[in-house]
Amino acid sequence: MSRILQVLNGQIVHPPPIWLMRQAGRYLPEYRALRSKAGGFLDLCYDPDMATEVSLQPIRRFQFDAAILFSDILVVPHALGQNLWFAEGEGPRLDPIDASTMLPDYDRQSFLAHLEPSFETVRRLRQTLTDETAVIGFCGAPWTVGSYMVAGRGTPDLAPIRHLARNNPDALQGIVDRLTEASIDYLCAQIDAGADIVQIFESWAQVLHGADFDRWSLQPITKIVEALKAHSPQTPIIVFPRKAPDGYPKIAEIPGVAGVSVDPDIDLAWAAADLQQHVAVQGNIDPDALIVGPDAIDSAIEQLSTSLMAGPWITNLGHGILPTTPIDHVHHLVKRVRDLVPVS
Ligand code: 1CP
Repeated sequence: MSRILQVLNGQIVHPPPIWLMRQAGRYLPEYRALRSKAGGFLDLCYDPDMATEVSLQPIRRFQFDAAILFSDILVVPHALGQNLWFAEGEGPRLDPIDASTMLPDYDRQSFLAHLEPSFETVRRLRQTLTDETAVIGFCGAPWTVGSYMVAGRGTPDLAPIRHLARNNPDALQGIVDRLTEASIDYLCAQIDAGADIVQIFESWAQVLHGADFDRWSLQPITKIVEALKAHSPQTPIIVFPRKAPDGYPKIAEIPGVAGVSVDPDIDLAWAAADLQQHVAVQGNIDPDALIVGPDAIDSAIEQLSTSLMAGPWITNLGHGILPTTPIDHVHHLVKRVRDLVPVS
């Protein structure tokens, strides 16, 4: 069994496994080369040859313990029929939907047919990699994906979806329910294609508190976890409720969640005491530390290992790797983690 799967099964593994969120991407010259050959970002995602190659690039360079499917959380609304494009250097764009826009009926067959290139990519990754390297499938959580569907783009203050939640909660519930159902189908198909682990990215729940967090984030994620556990009880699920401090303990207590990915703001002593007793903790190096260099990386690993090494811990960043990250710094991080000695 790969080391990351051991950790997600609650074991303490030395040295801890490591992979990085957004480990495939623009900081790698081989990615930039293939991206410009492909034409557009979505062309890369929907071509199994290229998506497999891009997923493997960081494994070849750094021998990470896991490869993540190369795709994006926004292929789900695309497969549901919403127009999606990636403007060069500007991030994702969609034709926004609002309370007056009727969602078409859910056509599971055409939804899954649209995403077939990703399932083929997962199949090829699982065939190509040895058992040492796990394959991670993923989706965005309904609130996070919905925030892009409603606004038509990334919105740091989440104003459009917050306003919809307040002015027309029934309309938003329709969108969230549809995304919950589609995400279950999407992740089950990734697992059937060979994904060993799945991660749910809830990147934009920091504006949700109390009952709002429960309704729009906790409940849909819980439904997805329950359905995945019924479908494939042995596949571990990691959830990343980025910057949702009230949310972390609730997410860690969902039965069936094996790992929680923590952002750089999370206090490590708290994570060790309150989260690690329920789940494996994944994280949480600040992506900026990886840009700053060896001293910043060493001190981040020192703090992390002191706090988390006595429990199940997967080394990762607290958010995605940044495009200006020097490759040497990633090598330094991997070496530093692999040289960690067990706590006595
Ligand atoms: O080539 C390019 O310039 C495109 C950049 C890029 C990449 C490499 C985007 C656009 N998406 C991705 C890949 C991606 N996105 C992966 C797979 C690769 C890997 O991890 O190695 C994954 C898991 C994601 C997940 C994703 N996309 C999230 C959740 C995680 C997070 O970063 O919070 C979110 C919010 C997105 C939306 C998105 N897609 C792309 C960008 C630039 C964004 C963020 C836009 C914004 O800030 O609102």
